[in-house]
Amino acid sequence: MALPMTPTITAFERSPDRGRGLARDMRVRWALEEVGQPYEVRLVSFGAMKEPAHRALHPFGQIPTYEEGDLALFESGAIVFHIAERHAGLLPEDANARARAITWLFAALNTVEPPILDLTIAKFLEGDKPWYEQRLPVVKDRIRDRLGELSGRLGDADWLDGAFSAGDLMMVAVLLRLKASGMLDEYPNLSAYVARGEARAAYKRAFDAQLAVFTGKPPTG
Ligand code: GTB
Repeated sequence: MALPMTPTITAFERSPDRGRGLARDMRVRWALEEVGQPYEVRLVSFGAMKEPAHRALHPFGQIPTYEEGDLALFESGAIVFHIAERHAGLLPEDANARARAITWLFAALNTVEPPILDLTIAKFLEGDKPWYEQRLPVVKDRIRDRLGELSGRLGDADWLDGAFSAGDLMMVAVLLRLKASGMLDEYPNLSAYVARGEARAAYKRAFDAQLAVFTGKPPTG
């Protein structure tokens, strides 16, 4: 069921990832595509993000944001959760299964994403520090701890708890950040899990839409 009012999200005017789909508007786009909710995108520059008008929507001056009528949200996790709550398709009907899917959404953001973010921070902001080379393997091993545990839990299942859910969407979105590092390949069931996420039609539509912002050409699909 589409919302009566078309939501508007914000995304980078010029994403530093050059259209690789790693910025956090991607997970929101993906959720909206999964549930079939049309949306609009307002592109913001780094400068505009820090202006009062944007900060009124996002106190930390970042993307993504989500506006729908008189509701304004920030935080990609809260936005994906809101979309999943308001539409069928991303959370199971059964109350316990729903609670477990929400648990995976939180686990993706609170347990798996932090060590992955540490690696990004180390690479982009700490590369010139004298201790960088020593710290890097420590940071990577913390990620491996989490990947090993996640891999053990996933086993040979397609998704983390039954059918694809908002929990899987968020977990795949978080793991995608590791693709270029090669670390995912150390866990074949996790790279297959991520590939299953990327193969979803809704993921592809979302990816093409964010790529089109970078290339300036309309999505092909
Ligand atoms: N916890 C918030 C959420 O989940 O929504 C974090 C939001 C956030 O970090 N937003 C980033 C942002 O607006 C964009 S996604 N940054 C601008 C700023 O803080 O001034 C983070 C991001 C940026 C770049 C890449 N990349 O180039 O690969 C990937 C992800």
